[in-house]
Amino acid sequence: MFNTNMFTNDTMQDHLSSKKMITFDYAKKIFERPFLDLIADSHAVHVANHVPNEVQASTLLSVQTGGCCEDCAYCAQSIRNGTKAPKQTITDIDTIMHAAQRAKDIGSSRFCMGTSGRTPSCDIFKLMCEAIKKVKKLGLETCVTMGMLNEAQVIELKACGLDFYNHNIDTSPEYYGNIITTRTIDDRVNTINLVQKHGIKVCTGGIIGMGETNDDRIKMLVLLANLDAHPASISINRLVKVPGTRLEGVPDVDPFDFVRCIALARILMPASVVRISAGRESMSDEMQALCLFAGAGSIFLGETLLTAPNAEVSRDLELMNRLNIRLNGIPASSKRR
Ligand code: DTB
Repeated sequence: MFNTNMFTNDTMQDHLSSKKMITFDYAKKIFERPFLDLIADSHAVHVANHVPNEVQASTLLSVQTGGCCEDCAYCAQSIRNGTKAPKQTITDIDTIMHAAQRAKDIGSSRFCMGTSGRTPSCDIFKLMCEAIKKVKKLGLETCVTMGMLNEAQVIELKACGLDFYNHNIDTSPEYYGNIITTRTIDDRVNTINLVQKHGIKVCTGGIIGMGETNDDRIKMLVLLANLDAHPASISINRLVKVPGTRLEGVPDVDPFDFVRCIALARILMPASVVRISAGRESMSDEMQALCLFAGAGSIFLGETLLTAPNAEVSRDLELMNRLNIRLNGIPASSKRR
């Protein structure tokens, strides 16, 4: 039997200060607790470490889409998958700034820009640096995801004022090779370490529902909890089954197992902000409310993610309103649409 105090911040700080590693067995015991006890405790950890009834909203823009040589089994943008995502690149700063202004207007506090590919090209890197500086001047936080980076690139992004770098580990180390063969999970962790070393906050996480087991999901969260520092932002995606990929027909995740993942992330990394990312469009309002109760504190706001549709902005604002949840500190009802 676990007791709530065991998951409070103080205990977790002890873990951190003594650099005690979270073990798989410890995490699995938490994950497998009776569902209601688990979410009651994860909620307690959430309200002890975050402003209750408050959700952070970010908006995504795909600056470079498609044409990617990596072989990630889930992805619409890999040329190796039989998908229909168009290959297109935004090359002008005005289009990016227009999208950033729109993100601000709908109530987002962070603008996230993504580029497809293993690493950024010189052209795209230059454009993203300019975009980071300009988007910050609009008063928004910035996040970019551009694949693997070298140290010089990380230093340049830091100098531009980048707030967050997104780099997902996707799944457990054991399952990784079933999903991606063109890079290793260690490559991912190396870039994450580099980003953290230079004082850029990390946004990282993975995808639930790619045919992995609950043990894989637990192992992925344990890896994140054992990074040099807990990621500031944890992205938990539910697989969007993209037609043409080999994960198109994979069985659905048990919704309660998905909520358990949110709860475990919340308990293992109490100060991190957990985002319900892709896959929210097909979740019921009740499922989303359960995720928020279990400790999610962030969503993507806006009609599209990178290539996949997201929940409608009007639906999100209405949901937050019905739940009396403030988006970025502002009551949802007062936002412009
Ligand atoms: C993350 O974990 N989710 C975002 C972000 N990181 C970059 C991306 C979601 C993309 C969903 C699939 C698509 O739009 O193609």
